Amino acid sequence: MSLDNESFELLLSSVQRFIRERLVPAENILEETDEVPADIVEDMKSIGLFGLTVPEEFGGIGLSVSQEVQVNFELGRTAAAFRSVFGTNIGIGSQGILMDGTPDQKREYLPKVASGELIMSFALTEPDAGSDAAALKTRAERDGDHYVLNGTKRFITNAPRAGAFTLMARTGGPGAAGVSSFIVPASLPGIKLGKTDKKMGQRGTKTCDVILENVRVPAANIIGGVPGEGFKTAMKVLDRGRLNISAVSCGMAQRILDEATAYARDRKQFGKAIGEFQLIQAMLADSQAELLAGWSLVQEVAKRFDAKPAHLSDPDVSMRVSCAKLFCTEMLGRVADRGVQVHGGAGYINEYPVERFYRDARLLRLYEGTTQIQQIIIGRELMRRD
Ligand code: COS
Repeated sequence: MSLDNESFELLLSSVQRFIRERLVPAENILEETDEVPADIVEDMKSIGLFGLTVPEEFGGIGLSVSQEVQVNFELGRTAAAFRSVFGTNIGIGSQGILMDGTPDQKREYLPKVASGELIMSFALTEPDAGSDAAALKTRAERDGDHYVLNGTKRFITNAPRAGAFTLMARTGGPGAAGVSSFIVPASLPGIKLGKTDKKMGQRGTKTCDVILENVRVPAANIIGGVPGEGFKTAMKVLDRGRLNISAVSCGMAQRILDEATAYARDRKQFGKAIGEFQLIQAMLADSQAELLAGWSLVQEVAKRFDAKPAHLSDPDVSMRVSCAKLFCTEMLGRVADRGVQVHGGAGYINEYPVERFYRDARLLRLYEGTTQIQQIIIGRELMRRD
Protein backbone atom coordinates (compact mmCIF):
# COMPACT_ATOMS: atom_id res chain seq x y z
CA MET A 1 0.00 0.00 0.00
CA SER A 2 1.40 3.41 -0.96
CA LEU A 3 0.55 6.60 -2.80
CA ASP A 4 2.25 7.15 -6.19
CA ASN A 5 5.31 9.39 -5.96
CA GLU A 6 3.87 12.39 -7.76
CA SER A 7 0.71 12.51 -5.64
CA PHE A 8 2.78 12.00 -2.52
CA GLU A 9 5.08 14.94 -3.35
CA LEU A 10 2.00 17.13 -3.84
CA LEU A 11 0.54 15.98 -0.53
CA LEU A 12 3.82 16.54 1.29
CA SER A 13 4.19 20.06 -0.05
CA SER A 14 0.60 20.92 0.90
CA VAL A 15 1.24 19.57 4.42
CA GLN A 16 4.45 21.64 4.63
CA ARG A 17 2.57 24.75 3.55
CA PHE A 18 -0.26 24.06 6.03
CA ILE A 19 2.27 23.69 8.86
CA ARG A 20 4.15 26.84 7.90
CA GLU A 21 1.16 29.06 7.21
CA ARG A 22 -1.53 27.75 9.58
CA LEU A 23 -0.02 25.72 12.42
CA VAL A 24 3.23 27.51 13.32
CA PRO A 25 1.46 30.92 13.57
CA ALA A 26 -1.19 29.33 15.86
CA GLU A 27 1.32 27.83 18.32
CA ASN A 28 0.97 30.67 20.82
CA ILE A 29 -2.84 30.51 20.77
CA LEU A 30 -2.61 26.79 21.41
CA GLU A 31 -0.26 27.34 24.33
CA GLU A 32 -2.47 30.04 25.85
CA THR A 33 -5.85 28.38 25.38
CA ASP A 34 -4.88 24.70 25.70
CA GLU A 35 -7.20 24.08 22.71
CA VAL A 36 -6.66 23.39 19.03
CA PRO A 37 -8.82 26.02 17.24
CA ALA A 38 -11.90 24.45 15.62
CA ASP A 39 -11.22 26.02 12.20
CA ILE A 40 -7.80 24.35 12.15
CA VAL A 41 -9.41 20.96 12.87
CA GLU A 42 -11.77 21.52 9.93
CA ASP A 43 -8.83 22.38 7.67
CA MET A 44 -7.06 19.21 8.81
CA LYS A 45 -10.08 17.20 7.70
CA SER A 46 -10.27 18.94 4.35
CA ILE A 47 -6.63 18.27 3.43
CA GLY A 48 -7.08 14.60 4.33
CA LEU A 49 -4.92 14.42 7.45
CA PHE A 50 -7.39 12.11 9.24
CA GLY A 51 -7.17 9.53 6.47
CA LEU A 52 -3.46 9.44 5.71
CA THR A 53 -2.95 5.77 6.55
CA VAL A 54 -6.41 4.37 5.83
CA PRO A 55 -6.37 2.47 2.50
CA GLU A 56 -8.02 4.15 -0.47
CA GLU A 57 -10.74 1.48 -0.63
CA PHE A 58 -11.98 2.78 2.74
CA GLY A 59 -11.80 6.45 1.77
CA GLY A 60 -8.29 7.27 2.96
CA ILE A 61 -5.05 8.18 1.22
CA GLY A 62 -3.23 4.92 1.97
CA LEU A 63 0.32 6.07 2.70
CA SER A 64 3.07 3.51 3.09
CA VAL A 65 5.09 3.59 6.31
CA SER A 66 8.00 5.18 4.40
CA GLN A 67 5.66 7.98 3.32
CA GLU A 68 3.97 8.27 6.71
CA VAL A 69 7.27 8.89 8.50
CA GLN A 70 8.02 11.77 6.11
CA VAL A 71 4.69 13.41 6.94
CA ASN A 72 5.37 12.87 10.63
CA PHE A 73 8.80 14.46 10.31
CA GLU A 74 7.06 17.58 8.95
CA LEU A 75 4.46 17.52 11.72
CA GLY A 76 7.26 17.36 14.28
CA ARG A 77 8.23 20.88 13.22
CA THR A 78 5.25 22.36 15.04
CA ALA A 79 3.52 21.93 18.40
CA ALA A 80 2.82 18.27 19.13
CA ALA A 81 -0.80 18.95 20.03
CA PHE A 82 -1.74 19.62 16.41
CA ARG A 83 -0.72 16.13 15.36
CA SER A 84 -2.46 14.63 18.35
CA VAL A 85 -5.87 15.71 17.03
CA PHE A 86 -5.68 13.25 14.14
CA GLY A 87 -2.60 11.25 15.16
CA THR A 88 -4.55 8.60 17.03
CA ASN A 89 -6.91 8.25 14.05
CA ILE A 90 -4.20 7.49 11.55
CA GLY A 91 -2.08 5.73 14.15
CA ILE A 92 -2.65 3.70 17.28
CA GLY A 93 -6.41 4.34 17.48
CA SER A 94 -7.31 2.72 14.17
CA GLN A 95 -4.32 0.57 13.18
CA GLY A 96 -5.62 -2.40 15.19
CA ILE A 97 -8.72 -2.54 12.98
CA LEU A 98 -6.61 -2.08 9.87
CA MET A 99 -4.13 -4.81 10.80
CA ASP A 100 -6.34 -7.42 12.44
CA GLY A 101 -9.97 -6.34 11.97
CA THR A 102 -12.59 -8.48 10.22
CA PRO A 103 -13.82 -7.26 6.80
CA ASP A 104 -17.05 -6.06 8.47
CA GLN A 105 -15.14 -4.10 11.12
CA LYS A 106 -12.99 -2.44 8.47
CA ARG A 107 -16.03 -1.52 6.38
CA GLU A 108 -17.92 -0.13 9.36
CA TYR A 109 -15.22 1.96 11.02
CA LEU A 110 -12.42 2.88 8.63
CA PRO A 111 -14.39 5.20 6.29
CA LYS A 112 -15.57 7.25 9.30
CA VAL A 113 -12.02 7.33 10.67
CA ALA A 114 -10.67 8.51 7.31
CA SER A 115 -13.16 11.37 7.00
CA GLY A 116 -12.56 12.54 10.57
CA GLU A 117 -16.22 11.88 11.45
CA LEU A 118 -15.03 9.33 14.02
CA ILE A 119 -12.09 10.00 16.34
CA MET A 120 -10.53 6.81 17.64
CA SER A 121 -8.28 6.48 20.61
CA PHE A 122 -6.05 3.66 21.94
CA ALA A 123 -6.72 2.44 25.48
CA LEU A 124 -4.10 0.04 26.83
CA THR A 125 -2.49 1.70 29.88
CA GLU A 126 -4.06 1.33 33.33
CA PRO A 127 -3.23 2.63 36.82
CA ASP A 128 -1.34 -0.61 37.58
CA ALA A 129 -0.32 -1.62 34.05
CA GLY A 130 1.99 0.83 32.27
CA SER A 131 5.26 -0.71 31.08
CA ASP A 132 3.92 -4.12 32.12
CA ALA A 133 1.04 -3.89 29.67
CA ALA A 134 0.26 -7.64 29.82
CA ALA A 135 -0.71 -7.21 33.49
CA LEU A 136 -3.79 -5.16 32.61
CA LYS A 137 -6.79 -5.77 34.88
CA THR A 138 -9.80 -4.45 32.97
CA ARG A 139 -12.16 -7.45 32.89
CA ALA A 140 -14.37 -8.48 30.00
CA GLU A 141 -16.86 -11.16 31.13
CA ARG A 142 -18.86 -12.97 28.49
CA ASP A 143 -22.64 -12.61 28.82
CA GLY A 144 -24.52 -14.12 25.86
CA ASP A 145 -23.51 -12.30 22.70
CA HIS A 146 -21.93 -9.45 24.68
CA TYR A 147 -18.97 -8.86 26.98
CA VAL A 148 -19.36 -6.81 30.15
CA LEU A 149 -16.34 -4.55 30.72
CA ASN A 150 -15.15 -3.17 34.06
CA GLY A 151 -11.93 -1.30 34.77
CA THR A 152 -10.01 1.95 34.38
CA LYS A 153 -7.75 3.06 31.55
CA ARG A 154 -5.22 5.83 32.25
CA PHE A 155 -3.55 8.71 30.33
CA ILE A 156 -5.68 7.98 27.27
CA THR A 157 -4.74 10.44 24.52
CA ASN A 158 -7.71 12.00 22.76
CA ALA A 159 -10.25 10.31 25.07
CA PRO A 160 -12.24 13.54 25.49
CA ARG A 161 -12.56 13.78 21.69
CA ALA A 162 -13.00 10.06 20.98
CA GLY A 163 -16.06 8.50 19.38
CA ALA A 164 -14.64 5.00 19.90
CA PHE A 165 -11.74 3.27 21.60
CA THR A 166 -9.48 0.41 20.60
CA LEU A 167 -9.45 -0.98 24.10
CA MET A 168 -7.60 -3.95 25.58
CA ALA A 169 -9.37 -6.00 28.25
CA ARG A 170 -8.95 -9.40 29.85
CA THR A 171 -11.27 -12.08 28.47
CA GLY A 172 -9.13 -14.99 29.68
CA GLY A 173 -6.50 -15.92 32.28
CA PRO A 174 -3.40 -13.98 33.36
CA GLY A 175 -0.71 -12.66 31.01
CA ALA A 176 -0.71 -11.65 27.38
CA ALA A 177 -2.70 -14.66 26.16
CA GLY A 178 -5.76 -13.57 28.18
CA VAL A 179 -6.04 -10.14 26.53
CA SER A 180 -8.48 -9.18 23.76
CA SER A 181 -8.77 -5.92 21.80
CA PHE A 182 -12.27 -4.44 21.57
CA ILE A 183 -13.78 -1.65 19.54
CA VAL A 184 -15.70 0.26 22.22
CA PRO A 185 -17.99 3.11 21.12
CA ALA A 186 -17.59 6.02 23.55
CA SER A 187 -21.38 6.48 23.68
CA LEU A 188 -22.05 3.13 25.42
CA PRO A 189 -23.72 3.38 28.84
CA GLY A 190 -21.26 2.95 31.72
CA ILE A 191 -18.33 4.84 30.19
CA LYS A 192 -17.14 7.84 32.16
CA LEU A 193 -14.17 10.12 31.56
CA GLY A 194 -11.92 11.38 34.35
CA LYS A 195 -10.81 15.00 34.52
CA THR A 196 -8.35 16.11 31.86
CA ASP A 197 -4.75 15.54 33.00
CA LYS A 198 -2.59 18.60 33.66
CA LYS A 199 0.68 17.87 31.90
CA MET A 200 4.20 19.32 31.86
CA GLY A 201 3.90 20.22 28.19
CA GLN A 202 2.07 19.38 24.97
CA ARG A 203 -0.68 21.83 25.81
CA GLY A 204 -3.74 21.26 23.64
CA THR A 205 -3.27 17.48 23.77
CA LYS A 206 -6.10 15.94 25.75
CA THR A 207 -5.56 12.92 27.99
CA CYS A 208 -7.68 11.50 30.79
CA ASP A 209 -8.88 8.32 32.49
CA VAL A 210 -11.56 6.21 30.83
CA ILE A 211 -13.64 4.45 33.48
CA LEU A 212 -15.74 1.43 32.47
CA GLU A 213 -18.60 0.29 34.72
CA ASN A 214 -20.58 -2.68 33.41
CA VAL A 215 -20.19 -1.56 29.82
CA ARG A 216 -21.91 -4.03 27.49
CA VAL A 217 -19.91 -4.43 24.30
CA PRO A 218 -21.07 -6.79 21.51
CA ALA A 219 -18.82 -9.86 21.16
CA ALA A 220 -18.68 -8.95 17.46
CA ASN A 221 -16.55 -5.94 18.48
CA ILE A 222 -13.51 -8.07 19.36
CA ILE A 223 -10.93 -7.04 16.77
CA GLY A 224 -10.53 -9.95 14.38
CA GLY A 225 -13.38 -11.78 16.11
CA VAL A 226 -11.06 -14.09 18.09
CA PRO A 227 -10.49 -13.58 21.84
CA GLY A 228 -6.95 -13.80 23.23
CA GLU A 229 -5.23 -12.11 20.28
CA GLY A 230 -5.52 -8.57 21.63
CA PHE A 231 -2.07 -8.21 23.17
CA LYS A 232 -0.41 -9.09 19.89
CA THR A 233 -2.63 -6.60 18.08
CA ALA A 234 -1.57 -3.94 20.60
CA MET A 235 2.12 -4.73 20.13
CA LYS A 236 1.86 -4.64 16.33
CA VAL A 237 0.07 -1.31 16.52
CA LEU A 238 2.76 0.03 18.85
CA ASP A 239 5.53 -1.11 16.49
CA ARG A 240 4.21 1.21 13.81
CA GLY A 241 3.39 3.91 16.37
CA ARG A 242 6.91 3.87 17.79
CA LEU A 243 8.46 4.37 14.38
CA ASN A 244 6.22 7.36 13.86
CA ILE A 245 7.19 8.80 17.25
CA SER A 246 10.79 8.43 16.08
CA ALA A 247 10.00 10.44 12.93
CA VAL A 248 8.22 13.13 14.96
CA SER A 249 11.30 13.30 17.22
CA CYS A 250 13.49 14.03 14.19
CA GLY A 251 11.12 16.74 12.96
CA MET A 252 11.03 18.35 16.41
CA ALA A 253 14.81 18.19 16.62
CA GLN A 254 14.96 19.91 13.22
CA ARG A 255 12.72 22.74 14.39
CA ILE A 256 14.73 23.22 17.58
CA LEU A 257 17.98 23.22 15.61
CA ASP A 258 16.53 25.77 13.16
CA GLU A 259 15.43 28.00 16.07
CA ALA A 260 18.82 27.70 17.76
CA THR A 261 20.73 28.42 14.54
CA ALA A 262 18.61 31.50 13.80
CA TYR A 263 19.12 32.74 17.34
CA ALA A 264 22.89 32.14 17.13
CA ARG A 265 23.01 34.27 13.95
CA ASP A 266 21.07 37.15 15.51
CA ARG A 267 22.28 37.31 19.08
CA LYS A 268 25.42 39.34 19.63
CA GLN A 269 27.78 39.05 22.59
CA PHE A 270 31.46 39.99 22.95
CA GLY A 271 31.02 42.12 19.82
CA LYS A 272 29.83 39.46 17.39
CA ALA A 273 27.08 36.96 16.65
CA ILE A 274 27.29 34.10 19.16
CA GLY A 275 27.13 31.65 16.21
CA GLU A 276 30.65 32.75 15.31
CA PHE A 277 31.95 31.19 18.51
CA GLN A 278 33.08 27.61 18.12
CA LEU A 279 31.57 26.51 21.44
CA ILE A 280 28.14 27.48 20.09
CA GLN A 281 28.89 25.86 16.73
CA ALA A 282 29.86 22.66 18.52
CA MET A 283 26.39 22.41 20.08
CA LEU A 284 24.72 23.03 16.74
CA ALA A 285 27.04 20.56 14.99
CA ASP A 286 26.39 17.77 17.51
CA SER A 287 22.66 18.29 17.11
CA GLN A 288 22.88 18.25 13.31
CA ALA A 289 24.95 15.06 13.25
CA GLU A 290 22.69 13.21 15.67
CA LEU A 291 19.57 14.38 13.87
CA LEU A 292 20.83 13.08 10.54
CA ALA A 293 21.77 9.76 12.11
CA GLY A 294 18.31 9.39 13.66
CA TRP A 295 16.46 10.35 10.51
CA SER A 296 18.51 7.95 8.37
CA LEU A 297 17.68 5.18 10.84
CA VAL A 298 13.95 5.95 10.71
CA GLN A 299 13.88 5.84 6.92
CA GLU A 300 15.83 2.60 6.82
CA VAL A 301 13.52 0.90 9.32
CA ALA A 302 10.46 2.25 7.48
CA LYS A 303 11.61 0.48 4.31
CA ARG A 304 11.88 -2.79 6.20
CA PHE A 305 8.45 -2.18 7.71
CA ASP A 306 6.98 -1.75 4.23
CA ALA A 307 8.71 -4.88 2.96
CA LYS A 308 6.81 -7.19 5.35
CA PRO A 309 3.08 -7.99 5.19
CA ALA A 310 1.30 -5.18 7.12
CA HIS A 311 -0.69 -7.51 9.40
CA LEU A 312 2.31 -9.66 10.40
CA SER A 313 5.04 -8.80 12.83
CA ASP A 314 8.70 -9.60 12.39
CA PRO A 315 10.87 -9.66 15.53
CA ASP A 316 13.82 -8.23 13.62
CA VAL A 317 11.74 -5.25 12.41
CA SER A 318 10.28 -4.77 15.92
CA MET A 319 13.81 -4.72 17.33
CA ARG A 320 14.88 -2.11 14.77
CA VAL A 321 11.78 -0.01 15.53
CA SER A 322 12.79 -0.04 19.19
CA CYS A 323 16.33 1.06 18.20
CA ALA A 324 14.78 3.98 16.31
CA LYS A 325 12.48 4.96 19.20
CA LEU A 326 15.30 4.67 21.71
CA PHE A 327 17.82 6.64 19.64
CA CYS A 328 15.57 9.33 18.19
CA THR A 329 13.70 10.25 21.37
CA GLU A 330 16.89 10.37 23.43
CA MET A 331 18.55 12.35 20.63
CA LEU A 332 15.64 14.79 20.74
CA GLY A 333 16.16 15.21 24.48
CA ARG A 334 19.79 16.20 23.90
CA VAL A 335 18.94 18.49 20.97
CA ALA A 336 16.22 20.22 23.02
CA ASP A 337 18.62 20.70 25.91
CA ARG A 338 21.27 22.22 23.62
CA GLY A 339 18.60 24.37 21.96
CA VAL A 340 17.84 25.97 25.32
CA GLN A 341 21.57 26.27 26.08
CA VAL A 342 22.29 28.14 22.83
CA HIS A 343 19.50 30.59 23.74
CA GLY A 344 21.00 31.19 27.20
CA GLY A 345 18.55 32.77 29.66
CA ALA A 346 16.13 33.51 26.80
CA GLY A 347 15.66 29.76 26.35
CA TYR A 348 13.96 29.61 29.73
CA ILE A 349 11.39 32.25 28.79
CA ASN A 350 8.22 31.06 27.15
CA GLU A 351 8.24 33.71 24.44
CA TYR A 352 10.82 31.55 22.69
CA PRO A 353 9.62 28.34 21.02
CA VAL A 354 12.55 26.31 22.42
CA GLU A 355 11.13 26.65 25.94
CA ARG A 356 7.91 24.98 24.80
CA PHE A 357 9.64 22.35 22.66
CA TYR A 358 11.86 21.44 25.60
CA ARG A 359 8.78 20.57 27.66
CA ASP A 360 6.90 18.95 24.74
CA ALA A 361 9.91 16.78 23.89
CA ARG A 362 10.10 15.19 27.32
CA LEU A 363 7.04 13.03 26.71
CA LEU A 364 8.46 11.29 23.66
CA ARG A 365 10.87 9.27 25.81
CA LEU A 366 7.92 8.05 27.84
CA TYR A 367 4.87 7.28 25.75
CA GLU A 368 4.42 4.29 23.45
CA GLY A 369 7.04 2.52 25.57
CA THR A 370 9.76 4.19 27.64
CA THR A 371 13.41 4.16 26.62
CA GLN A 372 13.92 1.34 29.11
CA ILE A 373 11.17 -0.77 27.48
CA GLN A 374 12.87 -0.24 24.09
CA GLN A 375 16.15 -1.41 25.63
CA ILE A 376 14.41 -4.52 26.95
CA ILE A 377 12.87 -5.33 23.56
CA ILE A 378 16.26 -4.90 21.82
CA GLY A 379 18.17 -6.82 24.49
CA ARG A 380 15.72 -9.72 24.56
CA GLU A 381 15.77 -10.06 20.78
CA LEU A 382 19.58 -10.13 20.76
CA MET A 383 19.65 -12.81 23.46
CA ARG A 384 17.07 -14.88 21.57
CA ARG A 385 19.30 -15.15 18.49
CA ASP A 386 21.90 -17.87 18.02
N1 COS B 1 4.33 -7.96 17.51
C1 COS B 1 3.54 -9.06 17.62
N2 COS B 1 3.51 -9.85 18.71
C2 COS B 1 4.30 -9.50 19.75
C3 COS B 1 5.14 -8.37 19.71
C4 COS B 1 5.15 -7.59 18.55
N3 COS B 1 5.93 -6.50 18.43
N4 COS B 1 5.79 -8.28 20.88
C5 COS B 1 5.38 -9.33 21.63
N5 COS B 1 4.48 -10.06 20.93
C6 COS B 1 3.81 -11.29 21.35
C7 COS B 1 4.85 -12.31 21.78
O1 COS B 1 5.32 -13.05 20.68
C8 COS B 1 4.08 -13.17 22.75
O2 COS B 1 3.29 -14.09 22.06
P1 COS B 1 3.48 -15.69 22.30
O3 COS B 1 3.24 -15.89 23.76
O4 COS B 1 2.44 -16.30 21.43
O5 COS B 1 4.87 -15.97 21.90
C9 COS B 1 3.13 -12.17 23.41
O6 COS B 1 3.02 -11.06 22.51
C10 COS B 1 3.64 -11.67 24.74
O7 COS B 1 4.89 -11.06 24.53
P2 COS B 1 6.01 -10.99 25.64
O8 COS B 1 6.18 -12.33 26.26
O9 COS B 1 7.20 -10.34 25.04
O10 COS B 1 5.31 -10.01 26.71
P3 COS B 1 5.90 -9.34 28.01
O11 COS B 1 4.80 -9.15 28.94
O12 COS B 1 7.13 -10.06 28.48
O13 COS B 1 6.48 -7.88 27.58
C11 COS B 1 6.66 -5.74 26.56
C12 COS B 1 6.21 -7.20 26.50
C13 COS B 1 7.42 -5.33 27.82
C14 COS B 1 7.53 -5.53 25.36
C15 COS B 1 5.33 -4.96 26.45
O14 COS B 1 4.57 -5.13 27.61
C16 COS B 1 5.51 -3.51 26.17
O15 COS B 1 5.73 -3.09 25.03
N6 COS B 1 5.32 -2.65 27.22
C17 COS B 1 5.27 -1.23 27.04
C18 COS B 1 3.85 -0.85 26.81
C19 COS B 1 3.71 0.45 26.12
O16 COS B 1 4.39 0.76 25.15
N7 COS B 1 2.78 1.24 26.61
C20 COS B 1 2.48 2.46 26.01
C21 COS B 1 1.01 2.52 25.87
S1 COS B 1 0.46 3.41 24.52
S2 COS B 1 0.96 5.26 24.84
